[in-house]
Amino acid sequence: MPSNQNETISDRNNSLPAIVLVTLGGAFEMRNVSPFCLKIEMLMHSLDIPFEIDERPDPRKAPKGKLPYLEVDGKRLADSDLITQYLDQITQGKVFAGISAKDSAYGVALTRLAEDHLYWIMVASRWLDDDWFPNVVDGFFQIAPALVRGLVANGARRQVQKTYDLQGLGRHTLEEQRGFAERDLQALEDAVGAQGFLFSDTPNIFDFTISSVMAGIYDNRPPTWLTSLALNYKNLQAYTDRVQAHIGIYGREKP
Ligand SMILES: N[C@@H](CCC(=O)N[C@@H](CS)C(=O)NCC(=O)O)C(=O)O
Repeated sequence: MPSNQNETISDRNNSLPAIVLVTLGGAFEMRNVSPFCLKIEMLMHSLDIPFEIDERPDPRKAPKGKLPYLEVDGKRLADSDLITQYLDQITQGKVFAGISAKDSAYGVALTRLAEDHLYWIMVASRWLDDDWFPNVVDGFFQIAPALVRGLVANGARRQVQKTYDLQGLGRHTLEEQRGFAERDLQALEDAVGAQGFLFSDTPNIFDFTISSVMAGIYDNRPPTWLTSLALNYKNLQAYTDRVQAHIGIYGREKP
C-alpha cells in the first residue's frame, strides 16, 4: 500500500484515475509471492501513484488467466509489461526517464533472462519437487474444499509440468536444470555488482524486475533447492535486499 494511506487520489493528483492492483497475495512466508505482482507494486510506489491492492488467490479469473492486472475506470489491464507501458504513459514517460537506449536494451535482456527463464526454474523448484510440493498445496490451495484439495492441486501440478516441458527446461535432468540456474544467477550476479543499482544510484523498473524475481527465490520458506543455490551469489542477495529497502516494499512478510 502507498505509505500515505490517508491521502486521497484527488488530494495528490487530479489527473490520475483510481487504480486497483490485483495481485496473487501471500504464501510461503511471503506477503507477495509473485515476482510480476511485486514488481508492479514497487514501480507504482516509486512513481508515487496512489493505488489499492486487491488480493485474489485464483488467477484463472484474471483477464488472461494470470496476475497481476490493473482495474482502472472499470477496465482491466493484464500483464506486468503492458501495465508498465501504461504507467509510463500516464506519468508522461517517468518509468523510462533517464535510461539510455543501450541501458534499456541491457535491461530488457536481463528482464527476459529473469522472467522468461529463471522464473520457470523457480516455479519448478516449488511445484515439481516432490518434497516441496506440500508447501504449494498449503500456500495456494486453501481455497479448495479440503476433500478435493489434493485432487485440485495435483491437477494444477500436471499443468505446470506440461508448461515446463513445453518451455523446454522440463526436458532436462535436475542436474542440468541446476546448471542453467547457475549460469542465470552468475549473469545476474555480474550484472548487478557490489553496490548501487543497475544504471544509477536510484533503482528503476529493471531493478524492480530483477529484485522481484530474486525475492521470490531467496525468501520463500522453507527454502527450495533453488534458494539454496542462489545463496551462493552474495552480490545478488545484497542487491535484492538493497532494492527492496530503498523502495520500502518487500516480498517477504517481515522486512
Ligand atoms: N507475463 C505475465 C506473467 C504473469 C504470471 O505468470 N503470473 C503468475 C503468478 S507469478 C500467474 O498468474 N500464474 C498463473 C498461471 O499461469 O496459471 C506478466 O508479466 O504479468
